[in-house]
Amino acid sequence: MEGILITFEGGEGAGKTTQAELFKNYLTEKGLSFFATREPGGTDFSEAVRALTKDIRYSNKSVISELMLFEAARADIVEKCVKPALAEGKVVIMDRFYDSTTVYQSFGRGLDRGMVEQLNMVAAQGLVPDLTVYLKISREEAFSRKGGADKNDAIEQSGDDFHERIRQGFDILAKENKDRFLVVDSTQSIADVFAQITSAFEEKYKNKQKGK
Ligand code: Z5A
Repeated sequence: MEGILITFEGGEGAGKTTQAELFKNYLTEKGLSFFATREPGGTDFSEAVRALTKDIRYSNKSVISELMLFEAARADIVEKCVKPALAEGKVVIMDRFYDSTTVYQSFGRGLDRGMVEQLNMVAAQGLVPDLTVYLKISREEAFSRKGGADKNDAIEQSGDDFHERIRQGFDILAKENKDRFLVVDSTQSIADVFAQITSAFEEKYKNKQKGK
């Protein structure tokens, strides 16, 4: 069986990393082999690009440059790790994927959506997630968890209007892609959020085994 791709999406502090970590433990307990990564990141090159995207010294870089950085990081991890892991039948867990690019660089920064989505497909080599977990939370609530925006992070410092467009952008993508999006109210307890994720995964996994 071809592997299964599950992505975690949402604004900052929504709980993506927390849930992705729990999900890894769950897969280990179930005896399913997996590959997990974050985006941008996961290879030496993509981690170096990640540092560039966050570096406050370059916060005035052009928006197209920012887009290209995310796509460059993606192209590397997809080619070297994600595609091979899926071909080996593994579960692939991604803490952010191209829905973040559509939302942050198009809805957030204002780049043409068609152009962004075309580049997403090039960098992702046409992959489409089987399941996208969208952890939904207000910016205020997320910041109260995290203790505010990181002063040294170029994207976190992009302002309230930008982050409101991010929230709206994820809502729009969720409505447009109901077949793969699971929207979870991330103000619930960590355990309650996790239970909804594993239930959706088990359903997807069963269908994949049946070849659906
Ligand atoms: N970006 C982009 O612009 N374009 C792209 O194409 C891609 C990314 C791929 C990556 O940042 C940045 O790059 C991101 C988008 C942009 N920028 N922003 N802004 P990142 O990966 O460093 O940061 P993040 O994705 O925003 O993640 P985060 O801040 O690490 O948040 P998180 O992973 O969603 O949350 P967490 O670390 O799991 O949880 C935050 C805290 O809340 C922590 O203390 C938890 O213990 C707590 N928590 C989690 N869940 C709960 C619940 N349910 N209840 C109570 N407390 C909880």
